[in-house]
Amino acid sequence: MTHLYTIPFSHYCEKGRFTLDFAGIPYQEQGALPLFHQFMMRKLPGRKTVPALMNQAGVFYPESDDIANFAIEYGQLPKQFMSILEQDDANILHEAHDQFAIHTRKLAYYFLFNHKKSMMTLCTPFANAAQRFMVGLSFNALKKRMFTYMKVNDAAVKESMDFVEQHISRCDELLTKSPYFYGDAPSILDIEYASFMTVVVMPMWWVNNILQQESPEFISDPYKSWRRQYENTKSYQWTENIYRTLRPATFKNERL
Ligand SMILES: N[C@@H](CCC(=O)N[C@@H](CS)C(=O)NCC(=O)O)C(=O)O
Repeated sequence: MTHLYTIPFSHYCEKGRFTLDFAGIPYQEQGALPLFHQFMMRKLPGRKTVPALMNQAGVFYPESDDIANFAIEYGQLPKQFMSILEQDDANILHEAHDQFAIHTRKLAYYFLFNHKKSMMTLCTPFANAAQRFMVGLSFNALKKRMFTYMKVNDAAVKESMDFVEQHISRCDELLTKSPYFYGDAPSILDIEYASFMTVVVMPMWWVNNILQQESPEFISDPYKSWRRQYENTKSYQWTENIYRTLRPATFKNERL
C-alpha cells in the first residue's frame, strides 16, 4: 500500500491528497499534529516536511511536487499536468502559488492560535487524551513557540495579508480569461491553488470534513471577517467550483 504522511489540516497536504485522488491512486493516510508529526517522520528518510509519500516499493517522495510526479507515473492525469512547468510563465506562477501557501499558512496559524477553541477543536481527532491535555495545559507556551518558529508577528501578518490580496487579484485576472490556469484541462497549478485557497474559502467545511462532525465554533470572528472580504472574488467562486466538480466528496455547499 502507498502511504501518505500528513498534518491532516495542512493545505500542502491537501495538495498531495487532492493530486492522488484526482489521479485515482489509492493510498493510506497517516496524520499527526504539528510538532508531534516529527515522531511520525522520524522513521522516514530525507526531508521531514509533510506531505510525504512512501510507495509500495519503499521509494520515498518528500515534497508535494514529488507526489505529483509519482501520481503522473502511476495514475491517470491530464497529459500536461506537470510538464506545463517547463514553460517559464507557468513556473513563475507555480512559485507564486508556493509563496501564497506560505503566507496563507502564516495567517491560518495566526487566527487559530489566537482562538484557543479552534486549536483544541483541530487537535481533537488527531491527538490522544494525553497529548490534548498537554496542548491545553501548555497552550500559551506552544503558541509562543509556533509564532517564533513560523515567524508570526504583527508586521509579518500585515505582509502576508497584503501578499494574499495581491495574489488573489492577480489570479482573478488570469481565471477570468480561462477556466484553468493553463490549457484546457486541470494542471498542478489549479490543484495547488484550489488547495491553498481552502484557507480562505472553506476552512469550516474543510475542517468539518476532516473532523467528520460539525464544529460551528471553530472559526473566530476576526478569521471570519478577514476571509469574507474575498467571497465575491473570482478566485473564491472558482475554488468552490473546482471542489464541486473535481472533488465533490469533500465539498459541502453551504456558506459560513
Ligand atoms: N515545499 C514543501 C512544503 C511543505 C510544508 O511546508 N509542510 C509543512 C506543513 S504545511 C510542514 O511539514 N511543516 C512542519 C515542519 O516544517 O517541520 C512541499 O511542497 O511539500
